[in-house]
Amino acid sequence: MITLRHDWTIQEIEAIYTAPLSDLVFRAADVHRAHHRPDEVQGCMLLSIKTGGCPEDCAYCPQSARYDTEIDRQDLMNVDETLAAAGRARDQGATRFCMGAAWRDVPKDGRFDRILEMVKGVRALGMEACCTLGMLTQEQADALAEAGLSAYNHNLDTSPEFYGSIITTRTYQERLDTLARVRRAGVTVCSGGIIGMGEDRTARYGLLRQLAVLDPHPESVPINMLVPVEGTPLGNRPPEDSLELVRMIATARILMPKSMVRLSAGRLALSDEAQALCFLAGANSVFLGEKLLTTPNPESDADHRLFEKLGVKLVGAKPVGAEPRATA
Ligand code: SAM
Ligand code: DTB
Ligand code: SF4
Repeated sequence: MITLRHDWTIQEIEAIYTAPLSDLVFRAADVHRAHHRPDEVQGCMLLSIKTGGCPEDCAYCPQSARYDTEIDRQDLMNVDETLAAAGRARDQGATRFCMGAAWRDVPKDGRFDRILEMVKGVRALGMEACCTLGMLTQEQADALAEAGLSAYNHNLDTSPEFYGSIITTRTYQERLDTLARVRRAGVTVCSGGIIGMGEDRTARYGLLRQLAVLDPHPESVPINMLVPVEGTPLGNRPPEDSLELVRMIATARILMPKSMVRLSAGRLALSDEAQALCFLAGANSVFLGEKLLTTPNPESDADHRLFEKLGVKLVGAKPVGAEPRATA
């Protein structure tokens, strides 16, 4: 049995990340099989419930009001429309519905009550409900927990050292504080980051260390590959090497054995073979559906063909605290 560690050093992480690829993937697959079924992948679906016009300056983000991007701004959706979309997501095999809002932090007005209704409605449909709404106060985190929220997504994005070159309008510590409030409220934590923003490997080790020293580890760790969007400061970034994504996923799997590791944004830029390597390296969750928040994602037919070819089943999330199921 592998014991969970929360004291990984940068040197240890570097040694894991830079091992020969076959050794790294073999080790990650071994850890993966000890804690999860290797033939199962969780499907999550995203909906942007409030789009664009965000005051933050995250250099990757098409929803920042500071950049000239082709985004149709949209105020907070109503509860009925949102729940209709959640029902369609369920019909397409999603077991987790994640609602995203382009906010710096959650407004303290009737819009928050609307969010609480959405969370209750998604749970009533029998799905896990996840939100990503920006920074939260403790009172808001507690109210979301009370409404039945399953998970809260708030990414650290990169290392503390590289963070300042990507975002200047809020601090790394503010992000950590929101994660701590979510944890205190009893909601599971979804936190990860992005590769391909011009960071070096050291920044990736730094991000992985920040996530892995959290105790408990985030239950879910989304690894995004930058989707360059025209008009954003990172709109002209060259595509990241997909094998770096494989290394990132494998290292996350080894450091955080029990967490769901989500192959998130960037799948459209990957071949079937690259995605297969990501699953072999321990990714066990993806976003389904033809759109992420504002950018495209693989078509459902293509995804179903891929899962069929790989012999992977789309399944529900593991109940929190569940014991790993033994593999044959
Ligand atoms: N405003 C909230 C926040 O920042 O926490 C929630 C929505 S925000 C769009 C959620 C996450 O999406 C970001 O933390 C970032 O990791 C990811 N993201 C945004 N734009 C992206 C892009 N162009 N490529 C890859 N990931 C992106
Ligand atoms: C996460 O880590 N990735 C998702 C989800 N959490 C909210 C968002 C990806 C967004 C990609 C850019 C877009 O579609 O706007
Ligand atoms: Fe706003 Fe979130 Fe985009 Fe940053 S990532 S600009 S906080 S919507």
